[in-house]
Amino acid sequence: MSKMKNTIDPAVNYLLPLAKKAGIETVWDRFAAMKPQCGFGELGICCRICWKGPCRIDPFGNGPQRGVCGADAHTIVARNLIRMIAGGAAAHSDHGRHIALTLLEVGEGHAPAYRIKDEQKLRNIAEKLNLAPAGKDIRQVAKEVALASLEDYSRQKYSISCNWAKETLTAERVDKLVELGVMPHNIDAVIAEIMHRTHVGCDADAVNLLLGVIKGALADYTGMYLSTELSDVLFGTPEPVVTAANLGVLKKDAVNIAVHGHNPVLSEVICDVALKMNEEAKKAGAKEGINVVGICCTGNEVMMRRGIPLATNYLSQELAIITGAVDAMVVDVQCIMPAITGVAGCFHTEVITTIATNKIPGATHVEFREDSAFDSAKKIVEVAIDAFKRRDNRKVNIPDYKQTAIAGFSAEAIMAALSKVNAKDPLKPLIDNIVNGNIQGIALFAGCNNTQVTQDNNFITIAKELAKNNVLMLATGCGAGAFAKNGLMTQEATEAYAGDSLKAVLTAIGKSAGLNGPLPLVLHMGSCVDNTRAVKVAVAVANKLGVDLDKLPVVASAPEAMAEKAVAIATWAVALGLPTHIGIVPQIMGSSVVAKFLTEKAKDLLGGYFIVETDPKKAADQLFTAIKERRKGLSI
Ligand code: BF8
Repeated sequence: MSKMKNTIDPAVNYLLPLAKKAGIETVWDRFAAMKPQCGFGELGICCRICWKGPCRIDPFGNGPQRGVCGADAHTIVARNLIRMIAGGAAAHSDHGRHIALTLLEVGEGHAPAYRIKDEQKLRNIAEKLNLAPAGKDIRQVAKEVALASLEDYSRQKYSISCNWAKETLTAERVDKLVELGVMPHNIDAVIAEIMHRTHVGCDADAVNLLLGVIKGALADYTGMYLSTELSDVLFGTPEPVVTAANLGVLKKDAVNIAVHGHNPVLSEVICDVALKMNEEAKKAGAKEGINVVGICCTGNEVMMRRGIPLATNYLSQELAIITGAVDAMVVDVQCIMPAITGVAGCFHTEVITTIATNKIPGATHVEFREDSAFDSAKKIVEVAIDAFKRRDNRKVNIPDYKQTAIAGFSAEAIMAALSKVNAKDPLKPLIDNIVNGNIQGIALFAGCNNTQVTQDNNFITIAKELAKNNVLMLATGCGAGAFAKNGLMTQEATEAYAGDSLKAVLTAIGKSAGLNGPLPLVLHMGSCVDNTRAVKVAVAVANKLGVDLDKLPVVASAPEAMAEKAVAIATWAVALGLPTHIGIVPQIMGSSVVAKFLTEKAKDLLGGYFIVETDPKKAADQLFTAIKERRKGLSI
């Protein structure tokens, strides 16, 4: 049997042999050393919730079928899953809380490093949240929007749904979710409820837990939605921007600062300060000044809004350091491998942690605070310039690989492009082309990289297949990173891979929007937290057609999913009615009840359901089949 390739990323393939030669361990080495991985864990039938355990269920039926407390495989699998959802929802919504609190500070005049960059969007949000913004001072509107958002973390009445959930979905979907008892009233309370109901001796009913899984995922949706929208208010709503991706964006003659993690509250200020400190970098010998690059979702955030190039996505974060050219890797929260400080120890690179609750042994900690954001950012940039002075140029190996990438397709940017085709009715050209079959459907790619599969390969393979079948594609998170690094966010990719009718539509819209050619093959919609941008477009289409989301020819795919956040996103996509593909075998297969619920019963309850398929070509077929089924349902 041939060994699975680690990656299709040429920059990573260039660097891995160098890492091996230098004796530097990477994620792929640790993955190989971890094999064979625990079969009980893979099936989700290991329980570590109390100290009578750990308990594990024998999947072959010969050994124990219940844990010491009596929990069976279904209870254990459902409990493990719902705790993953709680982890994902906590991560996204804590990020959202941070943004909402920053907006509140701006409204109250306490955060000089920030301002309201998109006033119109703020007013639109205030309208949506029924806050009657007309005639009010913009700072007052900011305060009211922030408080209405924070209410989604504090409301105690179970009967009132979260503002950001009920105001952003179709009315029919809201009714369905309320009827099922899965609409969140308070994000934090739902997360606490999950931790409570999974404490030893609580909820043992797998189906009841699965309804809790849906509710937890919708709490995740709520936190994500407000996070994206309020980030746009503070940092600007993305518009198409041409930039570049892959490790070739690092510069030999610059102080390279890689911003990594998720929260733009930090990275935005670092970008501002870096611009101001260019001269200091030059004085230190960096002819090209400061070069800020992005990694993971922070990378997507600054790429979308500022055209900052993306160095790499999740699985290859260590490789950025192995180029020997990264002077500082500045991290905030989520998806930061603790291994990076070990790799950095082989070079001059400073890993700088910035958040009190996210520290890594071996890193330098520079506490970041919104009220003194400029000072913290300045200190961070100074540390980077200092590190540059210690850089050993003999160790520098920047792979000569980078691709052009067009990013910045927020829902508003897509509407703006469509309005160039039809100013009065921007959705009409999109809907007409879906109805006449020029666009067969829409696929949203989300989620991570995962060592279980060849890095980026599932994304690229599925996208090329769907492109042939004239499916319009959107991407976020490390999926967007995969497409950007591999050249699928270009006009050339549209020419090369899109089916004829899709190509014609993308060309017509692109030309009307002044792009002098087609839109890129895959539209970059932002970071992982920005998946709700796609929901915004889908809800607008559904409302215009007068149908619910589960009738639309829209599918989702997380072909290399890894994180708890990805599990939560995929689950809310199902809750919203979308057929949702996962390209990794999820850790739930030890329970037929859980597996059947998520892949079959969910369809009856919600319209959406999970498709589990590890072969990317077969996955593309199944996604296209789901699209065709939806088209048939609409008689188009
Ligand atoms: O939030 S896609 S590996 S970086 S979890 Fe993480 Fe997955 Fe990347 Fe962004 Ni999302």
